Amino acid sequence: MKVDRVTLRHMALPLKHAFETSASRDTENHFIIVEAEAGGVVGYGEAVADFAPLYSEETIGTCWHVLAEFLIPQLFEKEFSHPSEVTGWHKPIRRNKMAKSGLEGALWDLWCKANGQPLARALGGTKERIEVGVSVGIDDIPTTLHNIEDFLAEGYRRIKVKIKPGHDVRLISAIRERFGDIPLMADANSAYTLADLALLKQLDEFKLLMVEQPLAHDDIIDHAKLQRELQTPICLDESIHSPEDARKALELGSCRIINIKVGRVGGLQEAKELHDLCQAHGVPVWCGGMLESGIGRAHNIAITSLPNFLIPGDTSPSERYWVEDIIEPAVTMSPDGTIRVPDGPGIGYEPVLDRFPKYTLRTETFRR
Ligand code: OSB
Ligand code: MG
Repeated sequence: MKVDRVTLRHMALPLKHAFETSASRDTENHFIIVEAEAGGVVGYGEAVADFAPLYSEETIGTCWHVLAEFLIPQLFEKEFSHPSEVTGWHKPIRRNKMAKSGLEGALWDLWCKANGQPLARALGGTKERIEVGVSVGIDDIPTTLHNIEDFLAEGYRRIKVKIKPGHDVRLISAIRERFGDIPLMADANSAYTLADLALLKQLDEFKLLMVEQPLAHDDIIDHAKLQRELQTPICLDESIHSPEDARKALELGSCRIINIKVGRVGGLQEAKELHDLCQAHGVPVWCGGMLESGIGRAHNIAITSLPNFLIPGDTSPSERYWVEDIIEPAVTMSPDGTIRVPDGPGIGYEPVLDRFPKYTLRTETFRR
């Protein structure tokens, strides 16, 4: 395939409810939609960087720069017979994983549509439905308990709460007291250090499924020290950018579970390789989220259909985030807490182009 045209759109969708972590607070979500066309067929991807470099160093601005100046010009010199080849082109360009992933995702969708294949199947997915969890942002304890009650009633199969110093043991204890033995985990987004060891050890009492990224965003050494001291499994998010990172973390014993975000690891091909590596080591994975629009969400659903995604992920339905999503149909969850993997070609959802303009802040089209 030869891509003739790429259009980038910087979009911002207002969130129904503000989302707060130990690192940031968002009332709208920014992302770049990548549209790639070849021979009249169009595919879509999403670069999941935030507006500010608070989760990772990538931003809307860095993604736009790297796509416009490097990744798209490179694409216009290439042809591919399968989207798994794209990772190889991207290798010489260092990091910038979310920019790469946005483009690579669009090429997978494009290729799948041209070949009449559902993305999930093209990736080797085996599930017909995926299990859904929810990531609950930071709020006061009574509000958080109230929200969890609603989420459990809606059918979510796993609750994740965000923690930070001063908002941890009391919160978890209150949740256990109120809701008993529900599948519960906590995500610290790097808010602690080894100096907090005694406090982190107190979490063991609550039998969490895992604690996600307690220590620095770029660390695997201290996490290994911490994991030796904790009964609770550590799950890494921010620290893992590639299958190689995962291999090293597993060798060191830095975690027992890995959160795979397609954007953080550079695309679907690397996400699949990371999945396969973890499967070979008997390490379960789950799919993380970046508050994606329906387009990125559809990619997440497809990758989650692979068999070693053994734990409910953060891919909640559209209505958890948006008054109006930019795809049709919206992503919906059944009362049993699952989402059906679509079986139409490509990502299996249609972008609603006439909703795009009101959420678009900047557009640029590139041609071969
Ligand atoms: O750490 O997993 C995270 C959202 C933005 C940035 C980082 C994270 C998150 C979430 C929300 O936890 C996941 C989602 O619902 O998309
Ligand atoms: Mg996380």
